[in-house]
Amino acid sequence: MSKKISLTRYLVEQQRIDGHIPAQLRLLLEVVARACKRISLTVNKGALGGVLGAAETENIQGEMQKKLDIIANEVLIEANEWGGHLAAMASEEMDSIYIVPNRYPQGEYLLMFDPLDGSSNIDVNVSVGLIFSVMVKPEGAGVSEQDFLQPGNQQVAAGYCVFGPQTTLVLTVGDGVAMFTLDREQGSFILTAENMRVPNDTQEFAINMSNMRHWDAPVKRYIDECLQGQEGPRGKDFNMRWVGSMVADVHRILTRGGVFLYPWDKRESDKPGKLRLMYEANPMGWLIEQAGGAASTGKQSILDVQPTKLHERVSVFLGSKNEVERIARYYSEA
Ligand code: FBP
Repeated sequence: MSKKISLTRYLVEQQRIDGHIPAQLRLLLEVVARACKRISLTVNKGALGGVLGAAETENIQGEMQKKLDIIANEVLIEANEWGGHLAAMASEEMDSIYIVPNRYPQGEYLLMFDPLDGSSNIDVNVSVGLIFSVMVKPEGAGVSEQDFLQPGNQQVAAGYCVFGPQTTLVLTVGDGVAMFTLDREQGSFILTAENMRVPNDTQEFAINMSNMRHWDAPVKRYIDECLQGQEGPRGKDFNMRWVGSMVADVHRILTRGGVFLYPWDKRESDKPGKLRLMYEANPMGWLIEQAGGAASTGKQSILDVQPTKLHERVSVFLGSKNEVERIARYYSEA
C-alpha cells in the first residue's frame, strides 16, 4: 500500500465510486473515528491522566463501571449528538437509549456501542477497545428503544477500535472489511489493509478455559478434540489464546484466523451468554462474515437473532468458517 489513504478519503471514494454509503453515514463514521482518537489519547495516558480504576457506580448489567467506561461513553455522546446524522444512541454503559436533544437536528441513524470493551484489562495495560454498530431508524415520528431492536443483518455499518500498541480502527459498510491505523503525528487514520479475509480453517481457538466445568456438552466436545491434537479426531495440534478483551481476540482472528468462543455456561444458566447482542456480538459477527468467516449462537446465525431487549446477551462462536460450522453441527448432534 504505497499511497497513504486517509479514512476520510477512503469513505469519500466509497461514497463516490460505489455510492455505497450515503453522505450522512460517512459523516457519522468520521465522527466516531474522531471520538476514537480522543479516547485513545485518554487511555494512553493511563495513571498519568488519573483515568484508571473503578468509578464507584454500576451499569445496568450490574457491573462495577470503570472511570474509562464513563469517560469513553461521554466522549461518544458529546461527539455524536450535534451532527444531525443520529436520532438516538444506546450504550453498554447507559440503562436506556439516549435520544438526541431537540436543540439539535434529528438524523436517520441509530448508533449502538460498547464504549470500552475489555474492562478487566483497563488497569493492567492490556489492549482494550470500542465496538460500534449502526442501523437505520424505522420510518415514523419520534424514536424509541423498540426502533433499536432489529436483527444484526439490518446493520449498515459496524466496527471496532483497538487501543493497544497501535490504535487500529476496523470497519465495514457491507462491502468487505477495511483497517486503518492511527498516525499519531498526522492525527489521522490511514488505510493499512483492505478486503481482510478470515481463513476457513485454523489451529487456534480462544475461550476462557477456567469456565470448562460449566460448559455444555457440544463446547466440551469441541474443545476436548482440539486439546487432543494430532493424536485425536482432529488429527492436528491446536494453540490457544485468550486476551480477555473481545476486540483484541477478534482483531487477532481477523488478522490471522482463529475461532472465538464465549458460550452459555451453567454459572448463570438463566442467561443465554455473557456478551451483549446489540453492541458486541452483532457488529463483531457482521465484520467476521464480511471477511468470509462465520458467526453463530450454536443454534443460528448471530445476525438472524431477533432482539427483544437492548442489553440482551447471547452465546457467541465466531471466526474461521469451518470451525464455527463444526461447533454448530455439534449442537445439532447433541
Ligand atoms: P466488557 O469489558 O465490555 O464488559 O466486555 C466483556 C468482556 O470483557 C469481553 O471483552 C471479553 O471477551 C470477555 O468479557 C472476557 O470475559 P472473562 O473475563 O470471563 O474472560
